Amino acid sequence: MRALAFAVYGLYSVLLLVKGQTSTDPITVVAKMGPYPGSSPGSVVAGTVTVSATPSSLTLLANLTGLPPSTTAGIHIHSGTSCADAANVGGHWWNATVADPWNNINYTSDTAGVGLVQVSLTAQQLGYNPQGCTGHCVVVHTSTNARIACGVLDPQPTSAPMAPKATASTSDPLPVYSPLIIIGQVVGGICLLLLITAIVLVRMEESHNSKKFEFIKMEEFGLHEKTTMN
Ligand SMILES: [Cu+2]
Repeated sequence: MRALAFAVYGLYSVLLLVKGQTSTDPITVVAKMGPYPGSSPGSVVAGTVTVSATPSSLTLLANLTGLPPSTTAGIHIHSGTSCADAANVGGHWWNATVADPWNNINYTSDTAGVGLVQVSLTAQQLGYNPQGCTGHCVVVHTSTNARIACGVLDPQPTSAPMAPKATASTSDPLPVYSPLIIIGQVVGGICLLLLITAIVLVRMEESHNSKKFEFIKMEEFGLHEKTTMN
């Protein structure tokens, strides 16, 4: 009976491990880029920056227009969480215990000011869980390092204000359950029930055995009483 209990517990542990591994699914956050707060009205940078992140790495994909033509300059995630005020955008988003990974991250625009860039950074390079980038600002620079565009990495694209869908998804994103997670949870729940049943049965068996032992002892004692009376 004990062996069964341990087997069930072992199976349950394995399932929990499998469930844990599925939580490494990438998250996707999108920043709709606009003028940097307080920048000159000449800034016309537009487009989106999409970041896909797992606990081990992130990939940043920028699709921008209105950039300074034929330019190579910086594009980074910054520590701030709002583009409303230049004072709150902050510096690069990374853990200062490691070297700044953003210093060499650039876009290159064509003669029309269009730039496409895709870069990847690891958790080791950032010193953070890359999924923590959610809610932070993305900043686009000029070749002289001036800031010309800003956007916040939101869990939902802020573009396309399509009425019914947009209102239904303005709050936090709904949790996404993969079939594997659901199966894992159901099987895990059944295993937990089996485990509890096994423990209860073992306890009942033990208590039954001890009662049997007491009964035998009492019988012996009764016999002994009879013999001493005689
Ligand atoms: Cu920057």
